[in-house]
Amino acid sequence: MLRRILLFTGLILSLPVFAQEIHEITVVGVQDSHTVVTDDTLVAPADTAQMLRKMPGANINKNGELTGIAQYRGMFGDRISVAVDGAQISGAGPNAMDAPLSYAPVALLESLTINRGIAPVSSAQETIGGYIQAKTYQGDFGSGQQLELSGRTYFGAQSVNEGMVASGFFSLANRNHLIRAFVMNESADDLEFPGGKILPSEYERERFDVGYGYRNGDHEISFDIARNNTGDAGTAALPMDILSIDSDLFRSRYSYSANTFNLTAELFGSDNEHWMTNFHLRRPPQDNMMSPGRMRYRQTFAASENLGYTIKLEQYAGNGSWLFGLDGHFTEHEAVVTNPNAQPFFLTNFNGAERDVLGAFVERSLSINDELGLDAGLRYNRVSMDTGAVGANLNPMNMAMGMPVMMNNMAANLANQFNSANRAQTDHNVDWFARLSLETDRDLIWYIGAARKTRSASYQERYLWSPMESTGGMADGKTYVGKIDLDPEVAHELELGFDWESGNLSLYPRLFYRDVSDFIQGTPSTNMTVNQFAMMMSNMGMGAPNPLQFNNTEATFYGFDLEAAYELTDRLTLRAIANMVRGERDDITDNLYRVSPDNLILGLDYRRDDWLIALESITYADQDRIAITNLEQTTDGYSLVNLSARIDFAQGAELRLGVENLLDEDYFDHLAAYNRAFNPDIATRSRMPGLGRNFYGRLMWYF
Ligand SMILES: [Cu+2]
Repeated sequence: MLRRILLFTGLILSLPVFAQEIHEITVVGVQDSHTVVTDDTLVAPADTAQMLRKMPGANINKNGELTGIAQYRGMFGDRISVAVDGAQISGAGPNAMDAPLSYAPVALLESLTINRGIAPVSSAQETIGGYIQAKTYQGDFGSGQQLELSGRTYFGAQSVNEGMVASGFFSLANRNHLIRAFVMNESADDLEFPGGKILPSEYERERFDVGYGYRNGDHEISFDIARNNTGDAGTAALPMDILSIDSDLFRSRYSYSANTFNLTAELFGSDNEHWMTNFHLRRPPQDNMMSPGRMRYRQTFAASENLGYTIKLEQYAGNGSWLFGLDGHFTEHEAVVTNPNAQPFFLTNFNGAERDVLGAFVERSLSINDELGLDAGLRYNRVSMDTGAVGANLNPMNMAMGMPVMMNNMAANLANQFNSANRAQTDHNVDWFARLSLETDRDLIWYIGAARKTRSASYQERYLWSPMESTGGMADGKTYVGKIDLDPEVAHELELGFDWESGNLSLYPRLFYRDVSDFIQGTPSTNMTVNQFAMMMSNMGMGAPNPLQFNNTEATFYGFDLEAAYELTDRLTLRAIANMVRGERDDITDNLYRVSPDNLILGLDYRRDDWLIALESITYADQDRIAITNLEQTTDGYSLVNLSARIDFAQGAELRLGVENLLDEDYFDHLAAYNRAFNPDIATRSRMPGLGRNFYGRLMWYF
């Protein structure tokens, strides 16, 4: 028995502990991705997006505990392509309350990978800002005829919000069949920070997955369905909180690996329904001079549908490979705002907003000689969009005169402008990339990459017709209107770096420069009706005056990121991640909104046979480079200390314990936006506080 335990422990330890890299070497390749394997990395939060904070170049725009929007090298939201098990998910929430990574809860996540720098055009359709891949637990086929049960249970708890998670993954498999199932339940109370509580920030979520895989020879096929139910979840940085997000997800994958080629086909879809309100979790609107509070109760029903496919054929050539592919992603969004206290009140936020992307690409991976490798590719995307007519009734009591009548007339005026416009739009977008890697000696590989990447406007950027905050989670407190005929953004990008692995040291620095023409950004609205409407709403206690309109502008992003590790001894490793990014407008003198401050993570890991301890410092610089256009506020720098430990105490069982913000530092996360709910401890529209000291634990049992 003891021998078996020792053998097992040995096996565990031979895996890269806190492994952060998977080398994806094709030809003479450089490390072009960074992977965090959940099993090897201690994570406290429920939201997978929070793991991005520890990945080079990446960060998170956090609008709630389950509402994390991915940021990479200064770009975020729809500019970052996120795949969950190969599926693209455009969430139901027009403010990205269900951002794509919320569909891969941490308890189900096997790994999270970011592409460092320029993403190949094959990775996804629109990759202007980067590409992130979440993989959930799938289980493995067995080796024999006999069906065998295996799996993992996972329990977690944390002190900062009394959060709890319980989950189980089960698989029944032999060499041909694999049946898998997952169940999870998690919930938390409101968060604590050194000066009080963040109201509301509680959450509850359930998840159920069932899947089947069949493998025979070189063929493999799988089908998976999942249900993701989020219940009450506070998003104090947004105008409303989550009442429900009920999603049904589907995915299927077929692959055939032959001697000379590899064929994969994927089909995915999702159906997402979402309710949010401004009264059920936060303090509801109060009576004021201009209007009774009950007339400002708002609830929104929003829904999205996704359908997509990818077909890839990889053909091996003597000195590399060719890759040919076709893909499609079709989405449709609805959103209607109502008031439970005034039935006739409604406002169509989005009505059947469609966005269909059809793509085709070719890629070449080539060894030019023993030292020189080339990856290059070309993609074409056809993006076609359209939407239905909109309307509103802002005078539910049928008053004969006064504010509601004026507001209702203005809304009708805006709706007419929108409904009489030609709303169907089609863009033809061409992307390409080329990356060269040169091995100058055994320890050093130089890397240079260039790309052109495009992104067409989102449905919000085109079709938001009345000034509102439905902006994909900008959370800048500004109201926006869209512009139907926005041109696609075009980024030209250069990247330079090297991989140096010598003795105990590994070093992966990258420099990047990205010029974006027609960058889509809110600029002050010049539409008089829009401006008057926003002013009136603001006077009544809703939204803010001086709305922005999405427009084509010019922007530049540049910076530097670094990943490094140094093995001090067999047992002691020092690791570092450093990030620097600048985002600037070129058409006017301004910075871009919500760009991560410079930051540095230093970690020290000490390993023993059956335990491991890690000490980490996270330092953020001041952020003074703020977007005046978005009324952004500066933040001061800060330093946090985290401590964590892992103990393998029995066969297949692991306990992880940790504390985040050990010194209970008082700080503000620049990317966490502003308070929009009534909070006794936080002024309205002031920065959301960073979280206080958090003790957490995680118990996993593999069987
Ligand atoms: Cu929402």
